[in-house]
Amino acid sequence: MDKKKFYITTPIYYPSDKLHIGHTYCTVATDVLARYHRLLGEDVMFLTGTDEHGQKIEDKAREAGVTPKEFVDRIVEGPRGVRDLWKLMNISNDRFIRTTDDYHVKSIQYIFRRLHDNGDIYKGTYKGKYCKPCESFWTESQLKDGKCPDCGREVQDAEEEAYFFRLSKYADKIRDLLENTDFLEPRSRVNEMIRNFIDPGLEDLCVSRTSFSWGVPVDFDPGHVVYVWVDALSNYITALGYGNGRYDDYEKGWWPGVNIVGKEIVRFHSIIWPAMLMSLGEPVPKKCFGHGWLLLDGGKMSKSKGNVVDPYILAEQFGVDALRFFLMRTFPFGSDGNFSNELLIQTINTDLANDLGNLVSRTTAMAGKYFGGTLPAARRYEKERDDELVKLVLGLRDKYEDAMEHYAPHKALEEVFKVVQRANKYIDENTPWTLAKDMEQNGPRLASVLYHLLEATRVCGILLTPFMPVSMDRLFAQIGADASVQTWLSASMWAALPADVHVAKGENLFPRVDTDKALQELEAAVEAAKQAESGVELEPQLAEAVDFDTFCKSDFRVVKVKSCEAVKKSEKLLKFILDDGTGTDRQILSGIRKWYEPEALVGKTLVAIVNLPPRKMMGLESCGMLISAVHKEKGEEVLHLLMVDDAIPAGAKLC
Ligand code: ME8
Repeated sequence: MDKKKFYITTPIYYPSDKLHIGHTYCTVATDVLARYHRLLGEDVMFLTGTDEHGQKIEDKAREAGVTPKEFVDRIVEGPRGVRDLWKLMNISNDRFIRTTDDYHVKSIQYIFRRLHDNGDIYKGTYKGKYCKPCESFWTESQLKDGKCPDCGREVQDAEEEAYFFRLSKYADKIRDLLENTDFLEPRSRVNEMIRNFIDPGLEDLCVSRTSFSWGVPVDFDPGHVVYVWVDALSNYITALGYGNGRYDDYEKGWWPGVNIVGKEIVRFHSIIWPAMLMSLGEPVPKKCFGHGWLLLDGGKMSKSKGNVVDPYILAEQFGVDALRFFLMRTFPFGSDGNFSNELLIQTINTDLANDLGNLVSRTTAMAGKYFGGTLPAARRYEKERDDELVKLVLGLRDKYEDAMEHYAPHKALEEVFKVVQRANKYIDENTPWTLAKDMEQNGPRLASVLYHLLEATRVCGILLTPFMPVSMDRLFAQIGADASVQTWLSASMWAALPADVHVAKGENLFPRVDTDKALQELEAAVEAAKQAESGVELEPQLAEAVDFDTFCKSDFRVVKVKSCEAVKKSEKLLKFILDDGTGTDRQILSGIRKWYEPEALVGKTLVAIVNLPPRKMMGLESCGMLISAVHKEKGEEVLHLLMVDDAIPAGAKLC
């Protein structure tokens, strides 16, 4: 019989900066769920990846003086990049998609065309607000105090020719999906979506842009690139081969899957994504689970706020499994949680070193000391002393399963640790060291006590495997549990270990952490990482070679600044009126306000490329681009407009 298929995904990460502990939280949780389903014996496909298009990446690459692809390549594939982080964190993804992968790009063009051909995408003019960091469009009424409702930052006016997706057409179906099925969890997110988006009325969604080029081009209208969220959301099916020939897993029944996402992107996953799928005539996801945020000092971590926690530093200091465990044990998965180093150390010391570590080391040490490591077959079971522990162990798998099926890994761990704590208490109740004083009389009882402890440890070990795979392998080796007694089935069985089990005390699984020392070391590691980062600048890269004819097509001209002023409501833009020698004024907008006072530039002789297609910024047309030189000083970007001899007349061609 074919195994049951289970397809689970993380969001694809935006590689504008290195990933932090919040991203790690989301991926570890999804990994734990994927491993749990493998433990159940299901055929699991686990997808993660990176979402690499959009204006933010284009801008960041320009600032760094590299191409957008070079920029994302470094963060995704480079040292301590996204791939390295998932390897370090022992993430067991089966597939990794990058939205710049050719097969994905091809699928996006196919999907866009299909949505267009079936009448759900039409052309119009977009006027609204755009939050650049979030890559999100908002209507005026959705803003919070005039700012982005997700991140609280300034939004920009946006107006351009654009394609729209008929999201409004799907409003009733989406309401039904949210209200009458358990598609979206936790339930509180359903209420948020209905109140904030469905009740006020769904508006059609702008799904293409013309003012930047780093995206998937609309193949039937090349000035447009596909809106980054349409591009990104589709990854869940393009990675299975939808619309491309790279894979054929879509047809093989892997879809629909489970989308695990953070709460701020639930809107995209529970409204826009199902509507797109409905329009394509494809099934909606089985589940969308919106987890909470890890907060630092009560606020969301973000690189721009400078309050991110580096998962590399934590994993190197405390161990990967301890970090994975902490993330899942401490924060209820659907809610926000406050991260702190102190909490991390406390969790390691209490649960792992004291409770689980001690249980394993005491049990294996006693088996070694009293029986040379191999338990004798003669046993004395004492019902009134043993039954409670046995019952608890035998009931554990069901409780754990119930929690995991409800996307509550924290609850599953709570149940496991009830058993770990009960087992430690059982040691104190049965005082093996007293029994050992009279081995002739009490040897069989002592063997029975130790066997009970080993069995309790084994079952807990199985259920902890998705959370701490490497440490549980070591635990199984110490308690003499071979692969046949590490299975899901055997987690509901008592006495699966052989009667004459051989135990081998090994190294402490989870050493106790000295809080003060660890905090000092962490501080030093964070400082060292900062120093290293400020010293590292992106190596200057020479651009891809272009042939001479292509180069000659660029029309560089000397221009004279007739007037220059700041563009209203823009923090970056200056508006130039230029004499380009043609007798007609040329208007160019340039994002250089940070470096120049507009008045100081009037009368200057500059260089511009004049044959770029006009583009609109903040509702104003810009015809060309001024040429500048950019470099970095102490990690800060510095820009110089290229100024040439005033004796050169306007319109002179550079060649
Ligand atoms: O949203 N705590 O990418 P992203 C918990 N590219 N989770 C956090 C977090 C925190 N402090 N910070 C971030 C994107 N996350 C899009 C996804 S999917 C088609 C496209 C989570 O790199 C966040 O909630 O900004 C999101 O689920 C994930 O990290 C990726 O965030």
